[in-house]
Amino acid sequence: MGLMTGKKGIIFGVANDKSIAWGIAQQLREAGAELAFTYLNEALEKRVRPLAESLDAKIILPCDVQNEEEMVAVFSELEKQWGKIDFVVHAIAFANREDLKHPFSQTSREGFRIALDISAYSLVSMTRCALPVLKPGGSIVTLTYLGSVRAVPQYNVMGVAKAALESSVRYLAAELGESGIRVNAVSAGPIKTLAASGIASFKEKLRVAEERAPLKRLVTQDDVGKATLYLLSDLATGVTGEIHYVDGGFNFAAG
Ligand code: 0WD
Repeated sequence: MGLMTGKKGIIFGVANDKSIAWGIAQQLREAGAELAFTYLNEALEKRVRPLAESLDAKIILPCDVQNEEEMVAVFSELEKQWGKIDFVVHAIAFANREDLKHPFSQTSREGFRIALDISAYSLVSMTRCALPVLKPGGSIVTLTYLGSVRAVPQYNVMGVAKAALESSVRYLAAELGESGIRVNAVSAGPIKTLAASGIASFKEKLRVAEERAPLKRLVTQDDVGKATLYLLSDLATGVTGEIHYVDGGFNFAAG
């Protein structure tokens, strides 16, 4: 019996086999969970579908989180095929590349709106759509980064979006505690993924993290996957509203 045997849930945010969501999916499947996946668009479907099928997923659906109808359709399909579900993984973020290249004060109004909408509001709307199908004891996990609480060079509008995301985690956790639903975030150290390639000087972030983190190495998709597995499992039944750092200790180390 695995830690997640008998549990079913959905993962938003696999773009390819480098995605953090993919590391999470592998850990969950290994622990016995039954998984459903979404993909952003047709181009990504070609990558996501074979990955999802390799973990025996039968439910693989389109979902752009900016499109409320698609999100509603995802959860009604889950209910139709599965009844109730146990967990949701939100591993989605987006900001326009130009807004990440310019100084923060030059962020456009539209760029600010898009970053906050896709990277933070989507957790709120996803939770709202998931609620009717989430079992009591259900668990939601999102992914965040240290740029929410520190002015990390070049992270700019994404840092503001992550601050809104982390605050949303606390408000959702406070609201849903009585229903027995837990909401947490994993704050991951830098990992080379498609989304990370949009951050200027990302290589420098990797170098600094490796040098200064107490563990003296970069974290991997597997490290993040294991921490997410814990938060989604019954090992974490007393944990909610938490920002759980998986960054080798970088967040507290001086230097
Ligand atoms: O260093 C890193 N890579 C870190 C990432 C450190 C700490 C946190 N994170 C976070 C990210 O901010 C994000 O919230 O982890 C989460 C997953 O990001 P990732 O694994 O680094 O990146 P990636 O593999 O690109 O997955 C993010 C995906 C998108 O990828 P692309 O590259 O196509 O933008 O989010 C999805 C998409 O698949 N996505 C959307 N999904 C639905 N609707 C949307 C959207 N509108 N926009 C992006």
